[in-house]
Amino acid sequence: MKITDAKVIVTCPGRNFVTLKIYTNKGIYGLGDATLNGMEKPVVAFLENYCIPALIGKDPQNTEDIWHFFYRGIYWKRGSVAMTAISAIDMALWDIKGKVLNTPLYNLIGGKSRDKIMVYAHANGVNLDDTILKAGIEKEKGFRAIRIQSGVPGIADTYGVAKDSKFYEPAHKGLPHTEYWDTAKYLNYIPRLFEKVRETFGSDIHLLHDVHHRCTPIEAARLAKELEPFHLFWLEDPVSGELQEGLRLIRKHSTTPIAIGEVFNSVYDYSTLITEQLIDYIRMPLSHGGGITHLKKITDFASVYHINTGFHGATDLSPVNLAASIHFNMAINNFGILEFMPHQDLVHEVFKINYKFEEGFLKIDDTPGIGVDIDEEKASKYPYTMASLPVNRKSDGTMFYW
Ligand code: KDG
Ligand code: MG
Repeated sequence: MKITDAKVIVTCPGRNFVTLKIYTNKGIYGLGDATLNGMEKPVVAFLENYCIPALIGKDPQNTEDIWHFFYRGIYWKRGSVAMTAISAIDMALWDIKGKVLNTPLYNLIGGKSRDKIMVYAHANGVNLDDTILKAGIEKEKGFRAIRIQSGVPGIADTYGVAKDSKFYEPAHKGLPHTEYWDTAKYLNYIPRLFEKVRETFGSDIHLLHDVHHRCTPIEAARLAKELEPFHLFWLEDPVSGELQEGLRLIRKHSTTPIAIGEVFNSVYDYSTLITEQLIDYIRMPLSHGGGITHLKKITDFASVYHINTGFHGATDLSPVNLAASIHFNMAINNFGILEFMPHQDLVHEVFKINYKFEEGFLKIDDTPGIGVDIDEEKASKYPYTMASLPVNRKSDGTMFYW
């Protein structure tokens, strides 16, 4: 079997998505998600100028060798752009593998360990009362786990919280805009918020919170410690994970579970965190972390240390990635939870999906491969629109971490 061609489809049904489509001489094609929010075009350029020409003629069934060709074989390793491209290639090849063998992806990576995937919703409120209201709405929809984010008193823009209270979309049209941040105000407010949320909804619902890397290690340790009475499912990205050792400080002070890694792209971003058991959940998604081939190795490695998955699943990852993530998490033993923010209806005009939400869980059908298809005619109706994630400054103007 041979790869005969591949192309990159860029579409913007409400937001940008990049999809890699790989063709074979057997008339079978595979799809991979190559979307990197705000950096779509560099991934497209790498795929078109380097990866696709190198793929032509290769046997698509050799997923392991092709993965190493693009990872080990390339002198300039890693980085989000290259790893997103590699992820899309790997995902498309596993899609082809499933179609060739006429079986859903989960059967190729261990079969079913469960029938449905617990997912968490987002409740993003402009203030405390609005956040309680939003959490109530998600609970009514049947979610068993809810991520709680709120505008912070005294901070003009809180990342991920839309001022008009519409759907979540952190990327804004054009170049990056600036948001301003005040950690002291944030740290004073968040424990009060969770106290109120627990008081309102009781202990029978999983609560999560995303710090978006905005604390130093000692600030994060304080937050994790003060949130302990509210028994979070996890505290996400409490610090910038570049300094893996920073997570030691949090562990020393608190039993609040920690999730990290939606911006990671290699096992080497995780090695200290896993072997020293400094975290509890792997956030790195299939579409940025090297695809199924790499994540299977990382999650098996994490499993030895009793660390579970909690893959990134925001709406800037496409339905192809979401379906692949459901298959993947159906199969592995150490599944924890999956993030689920439903895409807008327009997205489902372009992508034909094979999963559905039911009472707090996602279920997927038995279509061979990943099971999602793209309607290219519809995709062509929505051209790429430049949009960027914001940058973050402290209130005195100092550039700050994400
Ligand atoms: O593109 C960036 C978003 O995907 C990210 O900000 C979402 O932090 C996020 C999350 O946990 O879903
Ligand atoms: Mg996050």
